Amino acid sequence: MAKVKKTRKKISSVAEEIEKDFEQGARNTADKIREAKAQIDLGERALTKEQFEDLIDSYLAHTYHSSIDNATADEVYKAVASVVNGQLNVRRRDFNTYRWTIRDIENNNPGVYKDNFYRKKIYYISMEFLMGQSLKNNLFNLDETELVEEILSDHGINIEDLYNCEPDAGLGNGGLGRLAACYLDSLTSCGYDVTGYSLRYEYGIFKQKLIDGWQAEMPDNWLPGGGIWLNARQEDTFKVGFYGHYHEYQDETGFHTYISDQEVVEAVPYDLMISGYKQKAVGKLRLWKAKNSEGFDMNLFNSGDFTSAAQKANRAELITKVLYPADNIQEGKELRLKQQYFMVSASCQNIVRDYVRRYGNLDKIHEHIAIQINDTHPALCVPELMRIFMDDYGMEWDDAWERVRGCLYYTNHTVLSEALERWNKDIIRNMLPRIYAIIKEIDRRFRAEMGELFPGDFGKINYMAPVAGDEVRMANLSIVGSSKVNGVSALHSEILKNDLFHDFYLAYPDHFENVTNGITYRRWLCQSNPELSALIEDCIGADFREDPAKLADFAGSADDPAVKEQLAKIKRANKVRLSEKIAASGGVLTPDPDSVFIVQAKRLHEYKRQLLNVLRIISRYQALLDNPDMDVRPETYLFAAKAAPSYYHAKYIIQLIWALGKEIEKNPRISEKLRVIFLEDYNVSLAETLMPAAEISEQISLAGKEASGTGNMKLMINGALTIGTMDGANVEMHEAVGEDNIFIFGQRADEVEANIRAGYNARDIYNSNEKLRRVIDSLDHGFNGIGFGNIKNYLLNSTYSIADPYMCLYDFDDYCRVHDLMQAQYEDKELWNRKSIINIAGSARFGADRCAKEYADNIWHARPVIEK
Ligand code: 26Q
Repeated sequence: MAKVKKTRKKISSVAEEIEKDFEQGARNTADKIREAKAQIDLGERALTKEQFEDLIDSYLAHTYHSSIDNATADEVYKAVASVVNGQLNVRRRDFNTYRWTIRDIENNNPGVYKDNFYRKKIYYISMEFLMGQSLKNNLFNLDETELVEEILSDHGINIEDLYNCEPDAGLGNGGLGRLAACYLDSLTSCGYDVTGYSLRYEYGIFKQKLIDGWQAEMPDNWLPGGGIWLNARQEDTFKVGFYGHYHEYQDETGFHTYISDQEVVEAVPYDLMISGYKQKAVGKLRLWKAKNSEGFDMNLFNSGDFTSAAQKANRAELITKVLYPADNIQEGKELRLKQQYFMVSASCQNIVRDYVRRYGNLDKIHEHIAIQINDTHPALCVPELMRIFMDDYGMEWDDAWERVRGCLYYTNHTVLSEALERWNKDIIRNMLPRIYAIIKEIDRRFRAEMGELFPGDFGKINYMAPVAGDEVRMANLSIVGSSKVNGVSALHSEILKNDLFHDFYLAYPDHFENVTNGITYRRWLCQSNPELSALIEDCIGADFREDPAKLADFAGSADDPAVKEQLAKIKRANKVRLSEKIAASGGVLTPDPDSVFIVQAKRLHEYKRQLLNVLRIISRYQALLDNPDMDVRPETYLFAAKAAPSYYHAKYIIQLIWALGKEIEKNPRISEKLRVIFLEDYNVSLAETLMPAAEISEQISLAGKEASGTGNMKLMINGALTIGTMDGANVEMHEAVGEDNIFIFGQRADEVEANIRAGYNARDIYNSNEKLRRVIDSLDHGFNGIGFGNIKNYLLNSTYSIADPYMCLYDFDDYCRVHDLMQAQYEDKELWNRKSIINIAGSARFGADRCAKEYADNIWHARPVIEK
């Protein structure tokens, strides 16, 4: 009952606010709000235990002719998931009524908010949403975990066994995709009206298997178990056109275009409901599936050409077959561009159609909606919205352009030049002729505008232009076609302004923002580490679950010996839990929970410098070989990383880690002091067990290269101490906890630049550093029977660019120095646990709820639909 009242209060506060803000017609407004309140049955939706159990039973009976006592765990998982999904759909309906009413009030009463902060509809468009599992998260958010636990335990079922039946929805590669998932959760939890758009990939990120240490990729067939959360909405299908012959002509009514012989593909939506934490707002992730628009070609079939008939259907459906597994590298394949346009076109058509349905025209669309594009992958939103506004709704160029720029916002996630998207213009012209014509016109007008600002400076203008040489540059197109561009950490945003996009910064200084990334700590702390959250709750109360800023109060317990002791116990239990999971998955080497757990878990990339970590471990190994009796704290190095399938160098590094681990395993005198474990198939679920068990977090990218990092935050919030460079969000972590509570080493970003300019020579370091030379020389002979001369060559000879391009050798000594310092401090348990508490408290600023508010306040100028 208390809950119902609280929610009612939320709604009344919205009504009161509108009444306060709005000077004329306030009565009318308040009446409408009351009407909305009457229609939305907030708080009355909670199911009783009996009702919930009946629904499970009915699903099992209808779907499997079974009952909870006879069904398999997988069947019960599907039954529970389907009941939860049903509840979310009902709540979505209620929320729809509410949000529409609120929005209608605004539309009919222009100026209702004096600051023009509307209750905007937020769209988040991303080629990736790395959602992981949903059941646990949804039960947690709906506050139904205990209820379901009780029902299941009445039938002798452990809820964890059900959770394990759910495959991860791995519709993303890494940081960028997981960030999108965290933002849907936080935006909904903060009461914003948010819809995500992406693709319903039949196969998500590949499953990784190591065969003799070499990465093999297996298909991730997630739909049989994960599809239970997808609600098909065939009736909302859109058509997307490709290829064809483009024609332009002029008549007495004006300029016209049309395309003949287009290949048309249908986009069928599948909706996944997003629950907010203890919220009545329900968000939505809409995933498009590609379908052949003409159905099955009976003519071809009847004429005996069955294969061609099937091929035609397959060609369309190939678009959403599989996620591209490359991360932080541009893959210029035609199918990838097709995927991007398919997602963009279906989503933009859907957004505009919905807007016009409710508002009748497009006059104020840019005041009422905000579309965030997650990196440049959806950059075709710029020309596609222009196309829709002009070709489908008859708008003039200038009116359309004002609206397109007003709706769009772009987040940049990388400064690596190999990751910046550029497409050959012939590919675009051939596949998307009308879109290409619009891009060319955007380019022409942009060049003219810049010509006024930077007269005669053709070099600069050419550098900034969306089209140059043979290429369309998606970052330039995104900046030109949007209202704001933001970086994802303070350092990264500065680099965008001062370096990568400096000329744009000169042209549009107000365009640039920073929103430092965050994580949904409800998943990464409350759900993954319930014991630690209980301890925090004992110390500071439960408010932190809804307001991450409150976590900062936990610092007040840093000197409480009982809390520190409890913290250490929890860490140990989590280490045991991880060890058991590794053992259960058939891992030969299982970590010893009394050793220190040192974790580097992230995509495998040269700039992230897993190799630096390995070089140092080899030096530890050599020291132990020299003196096996050395008195050291046992160390366990845990690596987890997927490499892009065609990224050979990355695959060799994985093999090196694996081989080193194997060789050490064969030597029991060493392996009781040093273990190297490569955890296969890193994914969201594995991260949920790994993060709480980590004690040392390796965040050692070459300064200036990691845009932000988010794994660093997940490890920090679970009490690990960071060894890291001044890169990405590490800089802000350092600021949050202070010098003494983080272990920083290596060159700073500006030093990197200067050292490269001065002509970095890795071989000089090799020649002058005996310890390092021995490590590098050992690569020739290698480990476990595998030689790694190729990696030695990469470090010393400039085969491709320069030797050791990410400067592992340069930072090696400082890295070793700080590691030694850190590990000495590990021995002082009081000190270590104090630092751990300060880190947990310091992670308060990395909650994604903070990011949701910053995007809303500083970028979209939007208010939540339901305010707390
Ligand atoms: C592009 C074109 C063709 C095929 C693939 C791609 C592609 C796919 C994924 C390019 C880049 C990505 C992923 C980038 C990524 O994950 N970046 C990370 O984003 C995080 C969230 O902001 C940051 O924390 C990381 O620092 C950044 O590396």
